[in-house]
Amino acid sequence: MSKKSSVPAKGSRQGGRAKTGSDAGSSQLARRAYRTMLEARLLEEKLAALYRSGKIVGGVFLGRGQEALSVALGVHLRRGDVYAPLIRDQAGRLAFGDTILDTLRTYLGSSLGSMRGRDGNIHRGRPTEGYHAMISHLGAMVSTVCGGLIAKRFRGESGVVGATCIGEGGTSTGSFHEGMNMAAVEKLPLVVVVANNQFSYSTPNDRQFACGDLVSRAEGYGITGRRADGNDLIDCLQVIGDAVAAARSGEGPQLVVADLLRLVGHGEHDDASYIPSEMKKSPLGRDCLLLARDSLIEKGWLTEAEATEWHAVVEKEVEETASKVMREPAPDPSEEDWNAFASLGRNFESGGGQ
Ligand SMILES: Cc1ncc(C[n+]2csc(CCOP(=O)(O)OP(=O)(O)O)c2C)c(N)n1
Ligand SMILES: [Mg+2]
Repeated sequence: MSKKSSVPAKGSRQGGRAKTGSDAGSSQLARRAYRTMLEARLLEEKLAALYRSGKIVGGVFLGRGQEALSVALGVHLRRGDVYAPLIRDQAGRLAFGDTILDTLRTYLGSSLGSMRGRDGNIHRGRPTEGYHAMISHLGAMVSTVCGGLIAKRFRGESGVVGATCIGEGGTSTGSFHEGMNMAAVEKLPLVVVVANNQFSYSTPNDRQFACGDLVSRAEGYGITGRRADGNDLIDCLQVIGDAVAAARSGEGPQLVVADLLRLVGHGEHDDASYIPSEMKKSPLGRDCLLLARDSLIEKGWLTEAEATEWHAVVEKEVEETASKVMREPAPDPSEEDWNAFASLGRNFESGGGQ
């Protein structure tokens, strides 16, 4: 858990509210965000089941417990923005325009997916649409987003934002610092969201960094730092909405740090037994999906009946899509052209495919 900050972060949540302020806007945005969190959760539960039954080759890394933070970034981005999600960002990916169909096609190695069955799990993207395929080396996505933003600047595009998520462990890498520093010097419209889930695989925070609070790093870079409650969807929407709006309007890079806990292992091969049970039982270990549901119902933005219906509808969609994808063809090595990028730049709405 973050220690108390000794250095006040530059900027604050008081500075510039996002367009989530009005009740109508907030309820619509929150409903969309909750629905997307639900899709991510049920899709990932299916991915875990497919992995356990040997249908998925390679690793499966899930974002259970981190969906509120992840989705809050995805819903604030627009077509034309740059987005580089990391391993726990299924919710953000779906909010940005990725689909359940393309996710399943990638994990199951269907040749009809955006990666044409040539890469598994989270390394999928559509570079021509600003959706960067993940590089495993932690911190590297900060630089690729900076590159995308510099390219847009050269082309004279304005009003765009580039965003990425990273774990707190990834902030200890050289790439992270290089990317953040470059963004700060160039005053790029970059939003970096740090999901502080207290562990980098099994390494706890006190073996990762010695600073009191990761938000204080913003001061060192000369950029704005903000804090969000990673288990509270409404707070995540507000804080990240503010950060995206500030970056979009020319206020330079924004760092958002949120505390939370992943409610699964590092990957499905890991039982997370190194996470102390007191931490799991603490407020950090609460389930953001259930909290979001209760909070929306309490505000009158969602009814219990709707929540139950959405669950059934999404569960059916995931099941039917998985069955369909499992009947699709795998890539044929003799017909591959071996281009570096698998994306053919097709629209998300087309549902992927060739
Ligand atoms: C530079 C680098 N070092 C090590 C790894 C292997 N690795 C992948 S994920 C991970 C843990 C990352 O922890 P954190 O950044 O806190 O994200 P979390 O998994 O907790 O979401 C490690 C060590 C890597 N991908 N890149
Ligand atoms: Mg971590």
